[in-house]
Amino acid sequence: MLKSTKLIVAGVMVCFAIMAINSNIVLASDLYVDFGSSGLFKFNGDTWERISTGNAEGLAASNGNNLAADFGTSGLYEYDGTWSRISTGDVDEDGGIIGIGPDLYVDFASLGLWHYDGVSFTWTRISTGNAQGLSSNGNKLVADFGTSGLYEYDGAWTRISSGDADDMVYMYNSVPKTGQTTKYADGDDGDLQKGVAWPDPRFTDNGDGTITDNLTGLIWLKNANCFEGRSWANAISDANGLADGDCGLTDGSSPGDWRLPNVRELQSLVDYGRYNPALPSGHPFTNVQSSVYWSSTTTASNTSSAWHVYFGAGFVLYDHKDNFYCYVWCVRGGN
Ligand SMILES: [Ca+2]
Ligand SMILES: [Ca+2]
Ligand SMILES: [Ca+2]
Ligand SMILES: [Ca+2]
Repeated sequence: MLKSTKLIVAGVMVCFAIMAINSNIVLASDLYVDFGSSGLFKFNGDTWERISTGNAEGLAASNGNNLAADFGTSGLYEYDGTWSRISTGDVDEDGGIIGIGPDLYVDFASLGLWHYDGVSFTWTRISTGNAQGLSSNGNKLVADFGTSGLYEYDGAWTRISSGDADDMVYMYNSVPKTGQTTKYADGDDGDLQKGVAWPDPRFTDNGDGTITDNLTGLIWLKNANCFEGRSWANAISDANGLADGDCGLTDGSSPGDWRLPNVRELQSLVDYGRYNPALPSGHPFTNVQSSVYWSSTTTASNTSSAWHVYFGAGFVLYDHKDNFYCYVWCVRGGN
């Protein structure tokens, strides 16, 4: 084990120095870091644990929350608290390993590109080609086959570009924790507290009438009651018309920059450990109503209605777009 902060700092510096051949990745809420000859470490945000003395040649997230590690001629291993060797092959770092759902896709250079089924634990060669890079696109594999082009694989191959990629990255979001920390039964949410941890601080007050949610990256209007109760159509038009100079805004925004949040965006603010309002402790918003707020999402089963979030308790319901009035909480940004 590393015994002092100094050594850990030295380890980090070593890691950066040889970043080209080492990798560090986030999976679940843990960080796994290859510190070269110092070994492979797991960091849970608080403490470091050395899980191998080996010097990995590549790492990937496997099976959602397992680690896959290329230990060169020693083989390919999975770690879920204990190590198991899943192949004697040496992964080609020019391509590497990627985990998609329960499965792994592994570049074994001239031996081809292989699929490891994380449910049946079986290997299948899916291409004789030697990939230059692997990524995912949702639950599809993406492989860079150099001048042959860029291909997607979901059981069959599709060329999605004739270009030769230098690099690629897939952006994704994971499900966050609910905020509930009190346990009411074994195996309940407060007991397990599953999900991605919230950043600390959760919110940043930008000092211009806007608040950034550091969990989602969304920018919210600090004033959570700028328009009073509105019909759904008015809520949308009010949000779209919002601009610098309104509602305490000095953010330089123009009409069209702001919008009504969709139901998932709106619900992402809820802290299910709290009520009246069901918002994270210490939130910086003003004029929050422990009442209903419109989302921009229409109710598919009843399209004269739209979904709203009740911030007294956190639940989501729907009501008629014209005959029901809700508060308006504007958002900007988002993917
Ligand atoms: Ca290494
Ligand atoms: Ca290797
Ligand atoms: Ca390769
Ligand atoms: Ca390439």
